[in-house]
Amino acid sequence: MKNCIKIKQLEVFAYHGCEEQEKINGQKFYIDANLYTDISVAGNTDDLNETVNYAEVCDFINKFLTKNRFDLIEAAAWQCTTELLKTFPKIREVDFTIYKPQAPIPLPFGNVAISINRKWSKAILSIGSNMGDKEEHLNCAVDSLYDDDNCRVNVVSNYIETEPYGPVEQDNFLNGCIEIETLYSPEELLKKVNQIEAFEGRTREIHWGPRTLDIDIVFYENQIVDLPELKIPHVEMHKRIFVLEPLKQIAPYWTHPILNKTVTQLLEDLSPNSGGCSGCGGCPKISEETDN
Ligand code: PH2
Ligand code: MG
Ligand code: MG
Repeated sequence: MKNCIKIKQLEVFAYHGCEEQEKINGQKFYIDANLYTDISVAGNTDDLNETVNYAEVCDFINKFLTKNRFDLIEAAAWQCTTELLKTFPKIREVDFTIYKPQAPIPLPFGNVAISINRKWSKAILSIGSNMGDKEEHLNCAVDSLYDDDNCRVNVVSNYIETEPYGPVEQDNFLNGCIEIETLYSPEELLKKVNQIEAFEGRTREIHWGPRTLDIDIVFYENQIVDLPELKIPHVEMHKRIFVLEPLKQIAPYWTHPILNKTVTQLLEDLSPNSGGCSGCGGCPKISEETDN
């Protein structure tokens, strides 16, 4: 079992519900929460500052659920955990259940509840620019993520100058990789990075053509996402030295969930004497698969 702090049956009197009477009279809600955090330091030092104070968490949940009024306990649970994860940085992940035993159900029932799990998910982004002030565009990508309270920037690689890969003749790129933690889902993260690209003046005239700023989601935890507009892992990442080289600096052991190889191994596979694609730009193995 993973180490966690457990809160059981915290009672909160609040006003959530779709019906008028529920908003007027209020009712009791009960909360169970598992707070995943590193217990070992506090375990060794016996120091409250090294852990999450459960009394503060209970107070936070009570205040959040009483000062806000939601129609749905889904929204109450979702938004309460979002704020909880932002407010208590030591909590990496939370299981949260909100019970509504006096819900207006005209039948005998024991209880009704919503249970959710939320966490800071690790993701890798690849950034690239080959127009204008390239370094400035990459820095803007990093800063925009810093400024978003649904994201935390863990590490940024060095930026490296790379020759254009692919069929279009164009200026050299500046490329880098970023490791973030985020409360966004993969689709929400895609929307966010598209907004940042648009803000930096990115247009999409030529497929694979010059760009002020390109931000691609390379990995999202070890998830595989196969949607028309979003493929994770990025379908081309294992063929691209300009992704793998900066990525090796910050996440050498991250393992590709389909190819089951680490970033270091994928980069080795691309070296000229391994027989793989060298990412030189003239390589016939380059496919024109989905690339956003
Ligand atoms: N991005 C592309 C196509 N080719 N080549 C380099 N060196 N760097 C890039 O970021 C890059 C590319 C499409 O996203
Ligand atoms: Mg790209
Ligand atoms: Mg892209």
